[in-house]
Amino acid sequence: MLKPEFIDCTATLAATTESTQNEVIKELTHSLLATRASISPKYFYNTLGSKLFEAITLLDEYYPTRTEAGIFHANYGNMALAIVQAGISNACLIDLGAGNCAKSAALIPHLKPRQYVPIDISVDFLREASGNLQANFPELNIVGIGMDFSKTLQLPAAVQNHDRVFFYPGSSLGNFSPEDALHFLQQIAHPSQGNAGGLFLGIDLVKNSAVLEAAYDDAPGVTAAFNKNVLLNINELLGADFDLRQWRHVALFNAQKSRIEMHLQAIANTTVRWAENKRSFLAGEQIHTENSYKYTLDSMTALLKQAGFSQVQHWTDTKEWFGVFWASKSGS
Ligand code: AVI
Repeated sequence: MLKPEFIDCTATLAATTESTQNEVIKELTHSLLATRASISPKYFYNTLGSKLFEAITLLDEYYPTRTEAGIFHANYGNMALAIVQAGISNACLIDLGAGNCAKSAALIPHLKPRQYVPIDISVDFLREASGNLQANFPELNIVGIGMDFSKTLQLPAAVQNHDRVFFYPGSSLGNFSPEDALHFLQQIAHPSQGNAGGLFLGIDLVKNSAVLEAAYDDAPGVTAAFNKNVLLNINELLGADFDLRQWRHVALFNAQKSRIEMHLQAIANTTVRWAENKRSFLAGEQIHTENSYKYTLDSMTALLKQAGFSQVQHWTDTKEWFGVFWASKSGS
């Protein structure tokens, strides 16, 4: 059995922990003191937040995870064929935000990649997951990478530089603004990622706003807890004194911008203090915590082409609630 290689690109970050902490404090202070207060969604994912997100994916109301899984299940053969048609024979499967590698574990027997590169910012979690995966695929060359790929997609030399097949499921691209999404896709389509290659992308689609809003405001209140937990994380990071009982969860579909917006709304007038700062909120005032953009099959096809992919195809479910795209740089 081969041993997975592991490259930790977050190690340099750890060496600068103090300056990183200062950056975080500066960024959060700035966004909380802005006229329209906001908190970046990256602060959702502390330990409790990651567990709450896992719980969200199991909710009846949160259809994206199971709908995407159904599309994959029905189309593994078509996905393998798409790769062959793009002229890719020795694929290097690059799993962006691999987590526990479960989605790829199901894909690997069909795509038969030569190399598998799971990337995630949670280094310890990924290290364990790649070890487990190696046990299931003893002959597969696995190179795990600990990295925040939202900042840069420059991959270490150990990653094969041809036939790169990126895998970005879960509609995570929807949490980027359309401009940032384009920039991110351009990096994947860029010739520096190799001449041939492509991307499998899972993205949530525009639909009836009641269905969308229920997915982000479920009856058991799991998404509300996920949203409010960001305040606990901020209390820890800034030494702030947010009182969670003063805030309520709001999720609505902004049709004009084609996005679900999540906010935290002050129930009564309240003042929050941290370090030498304070911010007063009037009853009803909101902190914007997340955008989740929804695309149409046409708008995502256009975005992928604009990013530099020459061939784009997709698979969807019978209700057309979710899309899985294959975008390639060459081939038929
Ligand atoms: C991670 N991301 C794709 C989720 C979404 O649907 O935008 C995050 C989420 N926020 C609330 N529920 C799920």
